[in-house]
Amino acid sequence: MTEPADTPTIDHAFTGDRRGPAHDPTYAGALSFMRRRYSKDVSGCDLVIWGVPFDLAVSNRPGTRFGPQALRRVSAIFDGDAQYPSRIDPFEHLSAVDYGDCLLPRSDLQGCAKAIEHQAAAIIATGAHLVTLGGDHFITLPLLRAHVARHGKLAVVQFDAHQDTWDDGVGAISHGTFMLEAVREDLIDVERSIQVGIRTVAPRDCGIEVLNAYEAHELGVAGVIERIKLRVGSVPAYLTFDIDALDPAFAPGTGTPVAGGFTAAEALRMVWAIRDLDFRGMDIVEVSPPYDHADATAIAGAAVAQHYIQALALKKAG
Ligand SMILES: [Mn+2]
Repeated sequence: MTEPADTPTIDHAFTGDRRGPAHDPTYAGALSFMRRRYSKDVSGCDLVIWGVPFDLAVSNRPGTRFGPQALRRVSAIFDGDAQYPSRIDPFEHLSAVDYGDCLLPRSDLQGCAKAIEHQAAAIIATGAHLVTLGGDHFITLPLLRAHVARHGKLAVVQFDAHQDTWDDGVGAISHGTFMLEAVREDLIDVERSIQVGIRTVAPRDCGIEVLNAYEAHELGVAGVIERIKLRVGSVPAYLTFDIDALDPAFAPGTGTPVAGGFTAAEALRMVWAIRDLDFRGMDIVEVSPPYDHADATAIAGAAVAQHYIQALALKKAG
């Protein structure tokens, strides 16, 4: 049976359009990221959101394979009406779908990397902007490979407690080495890249600017924003947001928490303030729901993506 034509429809994830608001009650209806319609057909899309439920590269606590599910669930409250802080419905301007999740050959780690890269490449080959819900931070390496193949070398803005430039040997599948691997593969414009919120010590910086957490707290949000903009300038860039950039008080649900990080408010203000940089893609990684409390971590992570999506909509709107 079908609903009568004048019955308001919920379950936007499979009934809705690629544009416009959804009207599902926050607590009900089929879940997708911000209630976008699921589709494997991305032709004509401005924005594709997908999940990479991968956590086989962690050095400590696993669980980020459940990240995409949690991020989708808590994003139900961002259902396509006017959003804060842009005050616009991003989906009035962006044709968007939720592509579902990346199919991963779990028993083959190198195969997982290839699957992420190839599926990402296929999506962005259509001209769509890709927002990825992780997954541990290793996934950024194959994501960068796909984005750089299309856009050329990219500046990276990385919010993180960790530099992820440890060395486990060339080709390592690790969430703590992916930035070193990306530098080795010449994917990154290191002179224009910056890591923000760092509060661990890695043996090398690879020429990337490091804005550690204590410096960042001294500078304040406005000072951090200025440093990021100054470093990146107008070159094409990629945003990778490790939720452990936040203090464990605001993001307990993560695999490698470190005390002394940003509040959710500080981080969101930073992401919002750098919205005019020339970002070509982004990911939100390391949300690990088994360690979360009251969805705090997932809510912060979903808000980071929601802010980024609003920025894309403002650019599209002109
Ligand atoms: Mn990290």
